[in-house]
Amino acid sequence: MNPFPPKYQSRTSKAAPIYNASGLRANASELPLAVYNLGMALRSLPRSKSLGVMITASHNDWRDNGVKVAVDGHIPNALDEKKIVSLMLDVQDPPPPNTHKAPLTVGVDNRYSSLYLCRILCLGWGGSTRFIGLCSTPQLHLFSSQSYPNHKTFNLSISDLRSHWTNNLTLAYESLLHTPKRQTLHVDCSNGVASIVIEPLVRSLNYLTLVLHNTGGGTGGGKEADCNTILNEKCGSEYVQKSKKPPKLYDSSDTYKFREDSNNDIWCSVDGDVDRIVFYKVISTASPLIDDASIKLFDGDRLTCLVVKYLKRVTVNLSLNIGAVQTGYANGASTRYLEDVLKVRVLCTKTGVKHLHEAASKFDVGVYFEANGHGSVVFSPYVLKLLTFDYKDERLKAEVKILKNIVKLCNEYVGCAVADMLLCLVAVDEIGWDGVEEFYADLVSSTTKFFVADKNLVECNGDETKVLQPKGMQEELDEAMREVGGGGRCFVRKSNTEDCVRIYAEGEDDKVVRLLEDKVRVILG
Ligand code: 16G
Ligand code: ZN
Repeated sequence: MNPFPPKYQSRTSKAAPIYNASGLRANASELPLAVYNLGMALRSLPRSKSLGVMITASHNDWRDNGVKVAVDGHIPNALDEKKIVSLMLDVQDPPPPNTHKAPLTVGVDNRYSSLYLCRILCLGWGGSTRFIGLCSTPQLHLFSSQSYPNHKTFNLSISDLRSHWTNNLTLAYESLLHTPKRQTLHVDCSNGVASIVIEPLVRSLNYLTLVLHNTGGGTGGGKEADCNTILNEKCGSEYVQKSKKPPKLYDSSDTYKFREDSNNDIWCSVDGDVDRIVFYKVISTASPLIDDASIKLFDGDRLTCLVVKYLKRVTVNLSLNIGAVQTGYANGASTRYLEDVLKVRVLCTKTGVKHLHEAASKFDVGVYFEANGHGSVVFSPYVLKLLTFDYKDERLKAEVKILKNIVKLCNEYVGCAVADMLLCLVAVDEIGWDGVEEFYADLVSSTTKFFVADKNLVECNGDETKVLQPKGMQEELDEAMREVGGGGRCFVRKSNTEDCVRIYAEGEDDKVVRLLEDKVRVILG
């Protein structure tokens, strides 16, 4: 059965970029009008809200760009998102005046098109702005939440805001260290803003040596011909997680070699706007070729297990309801480990940080990571209240102290790769990365693209693990899973960031996965 009727397959017109759960994202050249309209749409959001925008396309190609909006620091809720979309599509003429008292907080990544699009967005907004400059998406969320004229940090200069952020993370991290001992972490900055964001921490952290690589963040990150450091190309968390290869090293002064002598070094890679992180260990290779080097990846699934295990350990006496949130992309072995070994509840949501973050707030302490490294820890108001009490019991007192520092470390609005980096280093301290490796053996999995004329023909259920439309397709997928056996699991969903449908297949070995993927391709037509 071909679920895509020919009349749809012949459609060629490309829709205008539209705002969705992942923000606005497209090739930069297609964006000016949409960005202008988005700026105007923000005028009509309630004046009581504190608004921010980040110009970035995250892990995407350097030629792309986009906008992520923050409302009171948060990713817009469904209602605000709907409003933004409808206002963008139905622009009022003349536009409504901008009557907001609070300025729009604006941040940019280092793409060549970012400043240009930022100007256009501000024209559309037509009100006062507070320009942060180069920053990460999580920083923008945090700083924009503090932009009410009556907020205690409102009068801080941008540089004070940044040092406040650095000091806060440093203090929280160092208070959490069980036995302060010096360690080294290599950080692949993906030639994005990470090098600028992390640089102050390199100086302020006393027990952690951060060695930054791919630091082309200040120089354009992929500015056509004259730039030799390319944002997100063969580097960064997306590349490392998907290819399971170490990043290409661009800096001419970078002498690091993925060789035998680098065996067991611990690395992490973040993405272009520093809201994703994956860790990995370099595996010995005698070859001088980077393409022959391999890594042991600690992806978002393993980081969820690591953080849940740590949180359970440090809050034994507080006995909190700790839970985890994953998407369909989570390796089945990690879900089993969380449920069967760590004994926590696991919720599955749609792809997109916003959905995981919302679900995580259903627990006292909710830990979420997408396999690709977006993640954070969310604390309920109940837990935050618990932390304000004075405890007589020494054990409770000690646990509350730890938890307070974890809360201080985590970005409450959107997962921050830098906060996650520090939290994971604290969490791993007792068991070591070898311990994390032993949690479980990954099932084999593959995520591939399937190009169709209209990806919107595929409609899924709430957590995107089952197809509802076209009718009959899910039955065929179920049948394929039964046929291949070997723990075969698959699902298809439309991508929010690319013009394609994504296929996920998982199973106990390569053969099962390849077979299953082939069957899915046949079903998709
Ligand atoms: C965006 C999402 C990310 C998701 C990815 C999936 C945010 C901030 N980012 O990057 O969470 O994993 O899209 O892309 O929500 P896809 O829809 O193209 O598969
Ligand atoms: Zn990102």
